[in-house]
Amino acid sequence: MSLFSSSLLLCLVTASYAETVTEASPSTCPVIACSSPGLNGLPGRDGHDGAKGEKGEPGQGIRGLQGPPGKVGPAGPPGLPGSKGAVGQKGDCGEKVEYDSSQIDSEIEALKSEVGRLRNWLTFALAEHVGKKYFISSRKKMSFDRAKALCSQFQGSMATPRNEKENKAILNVARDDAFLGITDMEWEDNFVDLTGNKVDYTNWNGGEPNNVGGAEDCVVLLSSGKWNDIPCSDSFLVVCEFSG
Ligand code: FUC
Ligand code: CA
Repeated sequence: MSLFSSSLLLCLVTASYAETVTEASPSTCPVIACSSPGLNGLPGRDGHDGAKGEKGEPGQGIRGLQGPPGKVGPAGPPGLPGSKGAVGQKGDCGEKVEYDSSQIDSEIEALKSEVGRLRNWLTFALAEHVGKKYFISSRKKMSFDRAKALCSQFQGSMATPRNEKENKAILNVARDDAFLGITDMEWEDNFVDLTGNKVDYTNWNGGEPNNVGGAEDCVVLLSSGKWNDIPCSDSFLVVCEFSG
């Protein structure tokens, strides 16, 4: 191959390479005089970072010191009951107590008589009784609910006359308007005692019960001995009854 034809071949190769690399820049090779190949260009810019590699093996350096203990955690649930302990030793013999039944009987009699005398004093000073039913007043005025609670507190109940004699006994104790243990809270005009039983004996004042304002569900014994229905929230004397 002659020098001309080898230069032409180099020129053609260079031109086709230039067209492949940079399509925008036209090949100039055919026009420019072909000469010896140019110097290598500068290295291209760094490419993008590659994909993240796999985690490496643990290092071989010396392990750090152990840290201080952490905070105490919350208390756990209670454990199961422990097993039953061994049976204890037999205790010492107790002291023998001699019961003299006749002595106990006489002590009981003495106590009964003492209780009887106290009841008489109490009745003489404060109470009235009809048969085995005793009526006594705290001399305080309060609402029906509080009066009921007060009588219960002393194992009694609110005074509830079953006849004229009992009505008079309550009047003698009260000497002023006093609540009776009778209401028509459940059904209007159906007056019952505190156990819910309809009362047979009544002693209403003329024109009573009249349920003034639609709010009179409790009953007071007036100083005349007659009855009037009144609001349970009003305050009147408390009279309790006790069975002797
Ligand atoms: C009568 C009674 C009422 C109330 C009023 C002042 O009307 O029936 O309950 O006591 O008097
Ligand atoms: Ca009334």
